[in-house]
Amino acid sequence: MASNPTENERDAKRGALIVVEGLDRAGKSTQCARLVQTLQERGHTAKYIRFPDRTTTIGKMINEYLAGNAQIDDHSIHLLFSANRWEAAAKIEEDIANGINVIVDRYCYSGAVYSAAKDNPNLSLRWAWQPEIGLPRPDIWLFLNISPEEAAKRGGYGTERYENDKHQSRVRQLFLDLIKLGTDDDVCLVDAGQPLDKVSEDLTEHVLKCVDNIESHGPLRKFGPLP
Ligand code: Z5A
Ligand code: MG
Repeated sequence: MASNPTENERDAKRGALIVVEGLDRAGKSTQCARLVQTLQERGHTAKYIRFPDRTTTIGKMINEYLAGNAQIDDHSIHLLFSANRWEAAAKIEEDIANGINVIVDRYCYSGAVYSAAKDNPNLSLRWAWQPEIGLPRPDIWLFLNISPEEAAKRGGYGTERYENDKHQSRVRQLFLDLIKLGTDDDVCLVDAGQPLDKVSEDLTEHVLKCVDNIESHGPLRKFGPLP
């Protein structure tokens, strides 16, 4: 007779790798914090990480670049963003193996599209994807879909690089291109223009389904080339 899993059986499950993506001010950080809290309230272990991680040596270089204090070649900064993920990869894998659900605020998808959106004909989406190959692949990625106009209503642009209408519109198109290319079949588009609580409700539904069925995903996968 089937029975509910015991506490130990539940703990033996691996964690899920959950990525939240979207344009600036789509609400990623707000929703990631809510997701961690919701998972914890339901008895799951959950941890929040974000990219860029500005605390590492590489992250500090990225921060200087984003703040406009350092000029770095487009390809070089792209590789630094990717290196910033690679330096976290082993820890992500360890946490997932230990049953921790890892919620990631921006990941490889931002990495590829923000670079490919630049006015640089030598930096295509395909080129930009290459250094991401081999990184842990999420079990689910949630794209907070919002128009740049709607996002702009949430406050003016800051002073960091990429915070302008032209770049944001290209970024959105490239996100949608990436989704269409089918990097994986675990993407969920969520309407991020809805009220905060409704966005949380939609995200929670997708995430709980993933976490509760994580055994059916098999071992944590790695990114391959773009199809
Ligand atoms: N970048 C890159 O180039 N390459 C890479 O590999 C990576 C990143 C990883 C910094 O990112 C830059 O790095 C970014 C991409 C590039 N460049 N740009 N532009 P970041 O993640 O550090 O950026 P951030 O400072 O965290 O901001 P954000 O991501 O743009 O915002 P958000 O996290 O999506 O939004 P939020 O902080 O949760 O919410 C923003 C405001 O909207 C806040 O007042 C909320 O209360 C409000 N909000 C949120 N949701 C709603 C709803 N539903 N209704 C109304 N108001 C809302
Ligand atoms: Mg944020």
